[in-house]
Amino acid sequence: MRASSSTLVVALTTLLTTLSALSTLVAANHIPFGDASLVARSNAQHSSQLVARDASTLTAAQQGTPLGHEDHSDPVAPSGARLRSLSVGAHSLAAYWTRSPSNTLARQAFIMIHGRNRDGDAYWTTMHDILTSAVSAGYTAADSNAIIVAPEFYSARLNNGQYSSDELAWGDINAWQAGEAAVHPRGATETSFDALDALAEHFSNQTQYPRLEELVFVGHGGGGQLMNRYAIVAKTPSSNLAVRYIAGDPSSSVYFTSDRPTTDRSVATKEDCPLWNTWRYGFDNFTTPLTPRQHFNNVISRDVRYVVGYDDTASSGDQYCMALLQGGVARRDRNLAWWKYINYLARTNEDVRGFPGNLTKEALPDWTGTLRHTMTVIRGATHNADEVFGSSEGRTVLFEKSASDVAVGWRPSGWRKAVATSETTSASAVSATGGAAASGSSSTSTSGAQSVQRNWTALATLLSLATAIAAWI
Ligand SMILES: *[C@@H]1O[C@H](CO)[C@@H](O)[C@H](O)[C@H]1NC(C)=O
Ligand SMILES: *[C@@H]1O[C@H](CO)[C@@H](O)[C@H](O)[C@H]1NC(C)=O
Ligand SMILES: *[C@@H]1O[C@H](CO)[C@@H](O)[C@H](O)[C@H]1NC(C)=O
Ligand SMILES: CC(=O)N[C@H]1CO[C@H](CO)[C@@H](O)[C@@H]1O
Repeated sequence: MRASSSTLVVALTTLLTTLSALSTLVAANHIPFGDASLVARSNAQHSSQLVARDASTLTAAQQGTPLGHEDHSDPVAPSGARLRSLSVGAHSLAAYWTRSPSNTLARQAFIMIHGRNRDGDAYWTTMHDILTSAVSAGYTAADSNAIIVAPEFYSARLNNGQYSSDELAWGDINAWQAGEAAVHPRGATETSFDALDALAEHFSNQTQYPRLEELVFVGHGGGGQLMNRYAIVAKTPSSNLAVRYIAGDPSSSVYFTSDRPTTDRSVATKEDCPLWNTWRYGFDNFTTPLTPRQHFNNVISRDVRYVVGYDDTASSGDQYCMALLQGGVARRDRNLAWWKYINYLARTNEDVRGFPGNLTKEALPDWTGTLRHTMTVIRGATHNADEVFGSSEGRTVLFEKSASDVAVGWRPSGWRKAVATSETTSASAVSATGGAAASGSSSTSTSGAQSVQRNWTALATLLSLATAIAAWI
C-alpha cells in the first residue's frame, strides 16, 4: 500500500500542475454581452417584460448554445400515469398525473419537475419507483396513497407537435427554469411560477383532498433550479398544507447580495461578466416589488431542502461566467458554497468554515434570521436524480414531514451543527475534500486548511481522478 500511495502522490502532483491550464480553458468561456439587436428582437418577439430578464436565456441565444433534446412525437404516459391538462390563468399546463389517484386518502402529493430535457414522463416514473420502494421497505414516512404529478414545461421549438393549442410552452433555452413567461399560446403571460402556484392551489382544495397534509415540490438539475427560485416567490399556500421545496443539484442559485464565493480571477471575474448579477443569478432585472432582503426573509422561513450529489463534480451544466462565479465549474462546489453563503447571511451558528467558497461572515451583511433550510450531501451520487433521491438520505428529504428528521449526509470533518462560541478549534476548518479524501487529516492547521480551501476546485477534481488512479494502480 505504501508503494502505491507514493505512486499516487506523483500522479496527483502531475495532475495538479495541469489544472491551471484547465482553469484557463474555463476562463475562455466568459460571455461578452451587449448585443442590443438581440435584446430588441427578444422584446419584440415577446411583448411581456418578463422575457428579457433571464441572463442565461439571453446568453444562450447569443452564443448559439446547442438547444439539446428535441422531441415532436406524441407524448406517451408511463404506465400508472395519464397526461392531464390543469388550468393556469387563461391557458393550461400539461402534466403526467397518477392515473387513479386516491384523492380522499392521499396524505402526500409530489410535484416532480423534470430537468433540461423536459422528460416529465421519465421523472414521473422516477418518483413513482422511489415511492414504491420506500413503501415496500416499510418506510413509514412514505404515503402509499401519495399522488405524483410531473409537469411538462414544453419548449416552443423543440417540442412543437407535443402540446395542444391551449397548452403552455416556453421559449428557448430553458426559460422555464428561471420563472419566465410562456410564449405559447400566442400572447400568453403565464409563467412557470404561475403554473406551480396553480398546482398549489389545486391541492389546497380540502373538499377534493380531505386528508392531504404535505405538498412536496421537488426538482433535479434544471428542475432544481426552478425549485430554488420558486421557493423565493411562491404564493403562500393554504395553511392546512405543510409545503416543502426540494432543489436537487441545481447549476446556480439567485444570490441576494453582490458577494460571490469565487474570487480566483483565473476562473471568472465580475468585470468580464456583465450579467453576473442579472436574474437568474442575482436580482438585477427581476420584476419584483420586494427588495432582495425582503425575499431573503421570506424564503428562509420556508421549508427548503437542498440535495447535492457528492460526486456531482463534472464541469457540465451551466458553464457561463455567471455560474462560475458561484463556486467554480462543479455543481457540487457551487451548492456547498451556497450553503455557506446563506448560513453566514442569516448568522446561523452552524460551523460552515469547512465548506468551499471565499466567503466570510464578517464580509457579508448581517441579515440575522431563522434559517429553516436543510442541505443533504449524498456520497456516491453523481448528477443523477435516481442516485440522489433513491439514496437512504434522499428518502428522508423527500418523505419526512419535519425538516429536523432530514439526514445531513456528508459534512467536512470537524463539522458541528451548532457551536456555543464561534471561533473555538481550527479542526473544523479542515476542507471538505480533506475530510473525504483523508479523514485522518483532521489536525490540519487553520492556514493549511485555508490553502486547501483555496485549491478546492482543483482538489475536488483530483478526488475523482484519485479514485480512478487508485483502481488503476
Ligand atoms: C435589463 O433591463 C434593462 C432595462 O429594462 C434592459 O435594457 C436590459 O436589456 C435588461 N437586461 C437583460 C439581460 O435582460
Ligand atoms: C374543490 O373541489 C370540489 C370537488 O372536486 C369542487 O366542486 C370545488 O369547486 C373545488 N373548489 C374550488 C375552490 O376550486
Ligand atoms: C480565494 O481567495 C484567495 C485569496 O484571495 C485566492 O487566492 C483564491 O484563488 C480564492 N479561491 C477561489 C475559489 O476563488
Ligand atoms: C492549482 C491551484 O489552484 N494551486 C494553488 C493552490 O494553493 C496554493 C497556495 O494558495 C497556490 O499557490 C496554488 O497556485
